[in-house]
Amino acid sequence: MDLYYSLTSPYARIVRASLLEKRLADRTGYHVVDPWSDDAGLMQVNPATRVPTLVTDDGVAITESLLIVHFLEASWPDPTLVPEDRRAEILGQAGRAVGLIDAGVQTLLAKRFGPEGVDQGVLGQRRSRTITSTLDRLESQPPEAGGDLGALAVAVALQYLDFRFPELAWREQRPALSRWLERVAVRESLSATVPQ
Ligand SMILES: N[C@@H](CCC(=O)N[C@@H](CS)C(=O)NCC(=O)O)C(=O)O
Repeated sequence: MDLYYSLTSPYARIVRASLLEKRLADRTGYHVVDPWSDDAGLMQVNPATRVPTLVTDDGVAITESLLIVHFLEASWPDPTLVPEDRRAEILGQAGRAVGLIDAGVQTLLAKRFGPEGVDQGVLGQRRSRTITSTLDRLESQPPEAGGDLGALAVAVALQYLDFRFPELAWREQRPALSRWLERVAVRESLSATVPQ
């Protein structure tokens, strides 16, 4: 199979970390692309020109990070990223993490492409509130330190905030989450995929 990704996309990073945790990295061809420059190879496999896009061995293109992880889990169940006894909790964490990533990415896009001041409007304020309230929720209920999908996605979301919004200084009010991230960030799947 082949993965189209960018070095900075947090969505693609969830898939890259999952491939590493599931020991599938060696059977994957990696294609670094810039989705914003209308890369011809990416456009051919994904009409939305977005990363991540996974092309299966049968030539089927799958998009959407969590759907790609679903495909990996269903095709190669071991080692699992979603142990059955913690399924709901892990999927809940992964969903919250993607909500955090969405809010960060939309904030960045509004700054980059929106009219000046758009991030101060109603949508901008809702995105900002999402970031704060999700961080607070994670501070009170951090994921277990492990290589499951929830923990990976939360770590990716937090490090995306560090990468794009260092001025947010989220750690100052959230010592438990900060300590949790320190513990989990040493996993190879995360240290090998840090955004650059
Ligand atoms: N919901 C999608 C989001 C994917 C996404 O927005 N990727 C960004 C990169 S971070 C992208 O390719 N953007 C290019 C575009 O929207 O044209 C997922 O979970 O994979």
